[in-house]
Amino acid sequence: MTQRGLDLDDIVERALGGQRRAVGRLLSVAERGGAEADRLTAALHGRSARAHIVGITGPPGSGKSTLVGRLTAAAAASGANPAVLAVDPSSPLTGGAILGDRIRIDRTGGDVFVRSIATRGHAGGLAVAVPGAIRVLDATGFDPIIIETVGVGQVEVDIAAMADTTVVVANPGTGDAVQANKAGLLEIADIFVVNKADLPEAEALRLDLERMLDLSHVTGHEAYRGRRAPIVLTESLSGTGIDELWTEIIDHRSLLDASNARQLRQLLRLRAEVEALVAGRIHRLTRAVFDSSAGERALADLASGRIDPVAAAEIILDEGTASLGS
Ligand SMILES: Nc1nc2c(ncn2[C@@H]2O[C@H](COP(=O)(O)OP(=O)(O)OP(=O)(O)O)[C@@H](O)[C@H]2O)c(=O)[nH]1
Ligand SMILES: [Mg+2]
Repeated sequence: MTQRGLDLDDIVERALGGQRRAVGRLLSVAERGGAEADRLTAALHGRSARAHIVGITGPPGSGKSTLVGRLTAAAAASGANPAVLAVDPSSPLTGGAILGDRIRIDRTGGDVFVRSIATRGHAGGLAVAVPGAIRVLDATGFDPIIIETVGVGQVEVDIAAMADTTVVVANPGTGDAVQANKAGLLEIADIFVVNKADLPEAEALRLDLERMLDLSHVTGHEAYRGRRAPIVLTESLSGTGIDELWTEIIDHRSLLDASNARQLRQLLRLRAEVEALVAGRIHRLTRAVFDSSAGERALADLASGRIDPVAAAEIILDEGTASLGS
């Protein structure tokens, strides 16, 4: 049973019936992870509507949230039912605690489902929490699902890689093109956005990005092979360029659908999720062995110098494997 006496099946039922509060509660379950999240995964199995997953990443303050607000408005205006998942892997301050209950956040005057996802306290971390949240939004009728991540680190690259279409945001006059290159974002970007194009040097940044893409021999996504990722100039404050970006996103989706690329990406997502689930289980098993008498013995032997860490690891592994079979 979850809070307020409703069981998971009831909440799933309500969420599938379109109740946004229920969707929010399912997202909390996915976010927390553990046994209830596992049950949720089972309950939603076979319910995927194959929503288009759009990843938006870029440095702090580059205008991602403003851009996403505009994009969701454009998507809604074209009849789509977008949802936004905001993921900040580095900050303990963001996440469910602050934004989690604010299911409808009015960022642009629209009525779009926006939810930020907490990264702390989930057994499998983002690698499990994000696919879980995507599964909830996909099953409950949101499309596209926009994942906004802050920063240009490895985690952001990993999250962006979960998307069908990855949009990398850069700003003029900041050295963002070089940064993006270093962070490996050129390889994962399906579309580049030069945001704050109202600032000077926007054109210079576009040329920099073009040059880097030409030089790096990036083949890009399979659907783009032989074609350079488009670069769109936007001004998120005024909305200039947003329609063009939305069109590029739709075009990319069509490209993926024309081949089996979107299915391939979905399979890669599932594989990464399963990998993280397995790793989480092994982690829990390891800790359980440490807490057992065999684990305590191994630790004592390690402390006294009777065995080395590798030997201790072998003992823990043997014990864990044995307990699986019992
Ligand atoms: N000049 C100009 N400023 C912009 C534009 N888009 C966004 N901004 C401003 O840039 C600042 C950051 O915008 P956000 O949308 O919060 O950027 P963000 O990338 O989501 O920021 P973090 O979530 O903190 O990483 C705000 O002050 C925006 O008003 C633009 O096109 N031109
Ligand atoms: Mg933001």
